[in-house]
Amino acid sequence: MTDHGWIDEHHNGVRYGLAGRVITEQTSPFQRVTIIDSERYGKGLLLDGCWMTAERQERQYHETIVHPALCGAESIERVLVIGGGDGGTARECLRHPGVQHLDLVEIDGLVVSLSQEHLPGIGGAAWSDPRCHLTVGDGIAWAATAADASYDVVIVDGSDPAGPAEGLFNRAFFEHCRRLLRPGGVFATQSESPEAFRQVHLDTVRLLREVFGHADPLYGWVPMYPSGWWSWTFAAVDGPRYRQPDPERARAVADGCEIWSPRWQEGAFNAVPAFVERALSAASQP
Ligand code: SPD
Repeated sequence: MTDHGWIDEHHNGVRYGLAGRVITEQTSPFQRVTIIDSERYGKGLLLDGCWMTAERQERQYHETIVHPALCGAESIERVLVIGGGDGGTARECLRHPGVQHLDLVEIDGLVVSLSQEHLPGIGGAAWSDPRCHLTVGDGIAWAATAADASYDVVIVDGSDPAGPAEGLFNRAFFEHCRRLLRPGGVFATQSESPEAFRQVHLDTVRLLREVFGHADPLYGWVPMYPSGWWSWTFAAVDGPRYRQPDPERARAVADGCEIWSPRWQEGAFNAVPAFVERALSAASQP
């Protein structure tokens, strides 16, 4: 990567790039952390050369991973966010006045410090909100040791399943996340691209259905990610409650959203590509 010109993520023989310059690139014990400035989307973050977020393209991702869960859970007093060190997911959660305590557990302190320094608008008010409790530590260990039924919502905002995020996609981790949920709770995770990460996407949805009983992918776009076509999957034990937003909670946040609304969410849950529907229904046959 040069310090000015095209900044690209390479994936399966395709480059996904922005014109811009590298502001800083540092290596933590976990990964290479790069902050860039781009003409099109402003300042942004890459981890190990993969796009994570950018100032003028983050709302699609953060509104989408948060509001179906926060509007669908029975209660939202206690929220756990694993990953999400740029602060965007915490920021959207904390727009819900019903959230009283949010644990943000990010493994890489360098992601937090560089995001706070260069991308302060992404975490926004979350960084100074007294309800937000940041721990720099391993989210997988946190999930394994936290008490049963200690959260209303668990959100996994990790990167792709390689390096530090690899353990965020397996059965043992998902079983702990289910154990952490109170009755009426909702789990959410980014579940990769149905095009660029087809097998990971299908395996993730299938596994979540097995572990929780109910899980549904929702489809949207993050233009700088591989293929631009992305998914988030929501899961719950007592039924697909994440599909029915509580009207009062939705009203409290919808006017401040750029992408998310109850209507958009309904369409996005229904935008299941035919090949995914076939693959998932084949998986559920005895
Ligand atoms: N391929 C990129 C997957 C990244 C998911 N996490 C993004 C972090 C935004 N808070």
